[in-house]
Amino acid sequence: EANPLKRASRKIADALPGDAAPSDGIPGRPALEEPSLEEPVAPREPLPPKPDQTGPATMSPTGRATGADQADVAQAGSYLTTAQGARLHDTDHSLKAGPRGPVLLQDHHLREKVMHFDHERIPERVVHARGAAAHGVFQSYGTAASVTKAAFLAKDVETPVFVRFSTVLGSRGSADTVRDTRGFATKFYTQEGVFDLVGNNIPVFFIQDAIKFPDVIHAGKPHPDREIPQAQSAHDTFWDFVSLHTEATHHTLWNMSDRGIPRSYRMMEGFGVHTFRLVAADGSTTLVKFHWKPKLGVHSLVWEEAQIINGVDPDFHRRDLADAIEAGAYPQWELGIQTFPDTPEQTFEGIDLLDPTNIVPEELAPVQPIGLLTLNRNPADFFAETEQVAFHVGHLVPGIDITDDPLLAGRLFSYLDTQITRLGGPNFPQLPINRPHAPVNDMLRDGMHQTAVHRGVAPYRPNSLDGGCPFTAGAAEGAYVETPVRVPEATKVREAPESFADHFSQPRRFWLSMSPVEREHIIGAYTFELGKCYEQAVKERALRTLANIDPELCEQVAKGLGLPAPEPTVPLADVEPSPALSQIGGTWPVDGRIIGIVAGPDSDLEAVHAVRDAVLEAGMVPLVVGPTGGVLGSGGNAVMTQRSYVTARSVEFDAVLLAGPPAVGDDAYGARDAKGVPSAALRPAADPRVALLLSEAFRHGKAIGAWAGGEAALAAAGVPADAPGVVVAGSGPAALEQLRALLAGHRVWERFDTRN
Ligand code: HDE
Repeated sequence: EANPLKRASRKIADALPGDAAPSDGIPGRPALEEPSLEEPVAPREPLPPKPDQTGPATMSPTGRATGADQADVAQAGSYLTTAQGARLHDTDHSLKAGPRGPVLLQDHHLREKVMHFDHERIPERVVHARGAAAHGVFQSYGTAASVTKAAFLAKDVETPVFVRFSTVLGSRGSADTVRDTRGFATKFYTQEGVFDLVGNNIPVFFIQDAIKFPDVIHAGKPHPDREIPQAQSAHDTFWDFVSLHTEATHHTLWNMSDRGIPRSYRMMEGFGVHTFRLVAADGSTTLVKFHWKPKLGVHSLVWEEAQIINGVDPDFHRRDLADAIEAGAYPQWELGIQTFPDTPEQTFEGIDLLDPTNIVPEELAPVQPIGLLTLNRNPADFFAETEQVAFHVGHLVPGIDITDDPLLAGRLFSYLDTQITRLGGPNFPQLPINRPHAPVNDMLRDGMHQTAVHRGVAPYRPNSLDGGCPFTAGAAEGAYVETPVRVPEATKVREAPESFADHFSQPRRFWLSMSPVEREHIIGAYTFELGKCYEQAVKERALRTLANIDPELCEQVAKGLGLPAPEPTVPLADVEPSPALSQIGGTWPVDGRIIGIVAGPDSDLEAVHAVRDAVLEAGMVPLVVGPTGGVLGSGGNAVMTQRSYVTARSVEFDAVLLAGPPAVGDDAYGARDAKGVPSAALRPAADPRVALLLSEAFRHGKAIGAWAGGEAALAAAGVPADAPGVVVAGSGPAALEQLRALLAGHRVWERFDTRN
């Protein structure tokens, strides 16, 4: 097919259980033969090495490649060996003195296998433990070339990247759709060395100084006694901390908004949070904030949906990312910058640029696009890549420098330090996923897990024995030279600047920028989270911070908690809303959105086929839900079901379409009742699982469609056929067309109960 998106959505649909086509999305790997029911008995051709494990080798000071041939690193051969390369003839039985006798200590294979297994786990990240990642490419537009000399931002440069998305609080095995901040970390393998942009999907942070990081994380992580709850902030210690430490108010408000529960990693913004300093070729400097803008728009789940997904499919976000990439529906983001003059005050329109609890509204400083990120390849080995990747805000390239944001300063220490525990020593840059694509000529030697075989005898400078190599370079040869920024004469203090003391005007701006339905969601989120706290004092104190954001917010949450609403303790800030902060009101591409087509035993299967094709044609993904797995119907019109009433839940679909029965006069599929109404019209309705699916989809503001005869199921589920976003049309394709228009707005917002 010519249109890659159509091909993509077809591939997603084809790769789903129930369909015959095998999936072989890993580039460089031949398609596997279809698995047979019998265990294979003969070795097959070896798999070629996984592309990710053939990164550029570490170079020695004298410039020669070192270490084993990278092509041999991946385990791809036909015959099982020990770690020493000896072929094995049995891996299922320990070596014993007779079949019923004692196991012998001399069984090296047993000891090696179990020893290695014992050490398979490494410490998970202390924060951002649960993540999913993908490879891709960054294509620069050249629009930043006037403000930075970074070579990868010059016009039309393509740079390989690896991006890892994550939640912050949960453990590696926790669920994806918890209410939390999301990490958005990008490794650019540039020709001038690695640049890491280690950002989040929320543009502000809980704290203004890195020294508070252990405090906020200890408060957010599970309670130390029982280690509950996992992966969420709905508990006393979190609210105790953020209500006392009011600089956390802005970030907490973003978490309580729809931003805390993204629909997909592909539909989140990313932010560098801190202000960075760009350096141009002529030495001039500009302060900037980095933004990632998703091509699919910024969309969220609703809270009940997120909670159900946590049980039904805890891997919802990582599955969504991998499926989309495997199908060729490559997610894309534009990188943009807001630019500010590099003045000694480092403020813009009165906003302190060194305070990471501040944003600068896009209306005051527009985001200027500077390049396009496309994620186009899934990792071949989760552990080797997603788990072992090590990001660091200090991995910078010439043309990108830091500011004196005190939060950033602490991060510059932390990201190196943490890898020593997590990756077991100082040689983590040699792991394939971390290897720079620029030649490495360092003088770092030895240490745990050293895999380079360095040549040369003089890892020191100055030397004559290695011909003086490696030499240092000047800016003209591409060296990283720190910007000679003037440091103001000062006295050493443990203090924050006065401007850091305003904790409420920016949260108020965020609140005022929300649409009524987004405000309703925020009220619901605070009411849920504080309602989970046990300590009365914590709830009351949290309400006090809300009073300083907005009295209506405070009153509504107080009402939900059954508590009185306190008065504000500071004057309410007089701020202008920033419309760019609201997620509602635009229309967005519907590419890759999932349409559940619910069919009964007597549905019009010809029409189901037609709708399925139309969904694919529109670049979306059809999932047919039938009473059982396997095939629905028989003969030429038989339809494969991808989900059954048992495995389907509404949360998987962006919109639901009910398949009606064949038109009157067509007796091909089933009986009619006494009045001549085809029984299929009633069949799905009678099934409580279908009724649940429909009522949930309705409650979550999803578009619902039915074609002739499907109304009965709607009625049984209590879904009014004339409600906003409910479409009943004469034919499947006609209903689909209307669903598509509704989906462009993401949800049927009118359906949510708003008081305003
Ligand atoms: Fe991190 N953070 N962080 N952080 N952070 C880590 O580094 C830290 C902060 C962010 O997918 C750790 O390798 C301190 C802000 C992401 O591998 C650790 C402070 C922002 C990731 C660490 C911050 C982030 C991390 C844990 C306060 C948004 C995951 C494992 C000064 C701009 C990267 C690791 C990945 C990971 C420390 C604050 C984003 C412990 C001390 C602000 C996306 O080093």
